[in-house]
Amino acid sequence: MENKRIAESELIINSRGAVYHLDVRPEELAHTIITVGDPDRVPAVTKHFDKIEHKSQHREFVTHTGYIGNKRLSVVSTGIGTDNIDIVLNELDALVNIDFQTRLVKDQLTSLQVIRLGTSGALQDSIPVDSFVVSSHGLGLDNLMAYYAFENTTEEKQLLEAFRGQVMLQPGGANPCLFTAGEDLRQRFTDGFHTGITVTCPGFYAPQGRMLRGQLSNPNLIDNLTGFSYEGHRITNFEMETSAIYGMGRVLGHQCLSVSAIVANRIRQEFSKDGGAAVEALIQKGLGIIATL
Ligand code: R1P
Ligand code: URA
Repeated sequence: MENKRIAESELIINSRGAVYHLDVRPEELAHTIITVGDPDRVPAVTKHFDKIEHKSQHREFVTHTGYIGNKRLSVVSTGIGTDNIDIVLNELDALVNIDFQTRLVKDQLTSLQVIRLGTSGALQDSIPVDSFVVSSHGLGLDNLMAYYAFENTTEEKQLLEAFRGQVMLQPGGANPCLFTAGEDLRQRFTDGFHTGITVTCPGFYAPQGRMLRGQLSNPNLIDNLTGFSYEGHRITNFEMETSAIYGMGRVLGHQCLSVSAIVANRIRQEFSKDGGAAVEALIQKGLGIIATL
């Protein structure tokens, strides 16, 4: 593809020389990045750092960059949902792979490590609240990835075909997409983690089978997802970002992993007595691994 200068309307750089939504400059970003949904979770992660060299905030996007020992890390909050992941992953990629002076894609591309430390609801009785899940795959029921061209692997195509055959989605609903975790990262997160397919939803209530008032268009969603099985793969949990992180990682060439603290169990109908403690435990366990990547 021709390396054309990217116009001011497409890659927006502010007066500080920083990318539009994140308000981060290229030199302010590490190449190993932890994403969290909640902006308040950024300082909850970086309080464990030995040194913080950069802090910025614009809208819901808080960024801290610093060190644990010699390992340079950035922590970025994404807010909620796959629409925000579209913004965050494109801007993180631009910060390393586009020259902000010439507005040209660099000759040498950088592959980032992106690790989500989030919260989630379990879809299996055997995955209790306060436990941790690593997403082997992200299965999107939103429509973000329909806007991008990408290739699925043979295994991903088989899993998607099995999903379409077993899980009845509401008429006019999403065209599901599925992407695999970064294998090198996943292999580092094994001891003390459940592993399975994570379903990413375009909402917290009806899109995750929750109804406070009103009626669900698809009352069988949870049962269908819990019962899904294909060659040893099962669906472990629901949340709102993973498939988009994995999908954008595929499109842009980054290594991605999503790890969740289970705060709700939808089968047992339980919620964590102390979700904050579960997230803190995930942060400590996650940082122990991430600092050695
Ligand atoms: C919903 O409460 C939010 O929590 C989960 C979902 O993915 C969604 O963003 O993750 P975070 O706790 O990381 O935000
Ligand atoms: N986040 C979600 O998206 N769903 C849950 O049930 C819990 C956390």
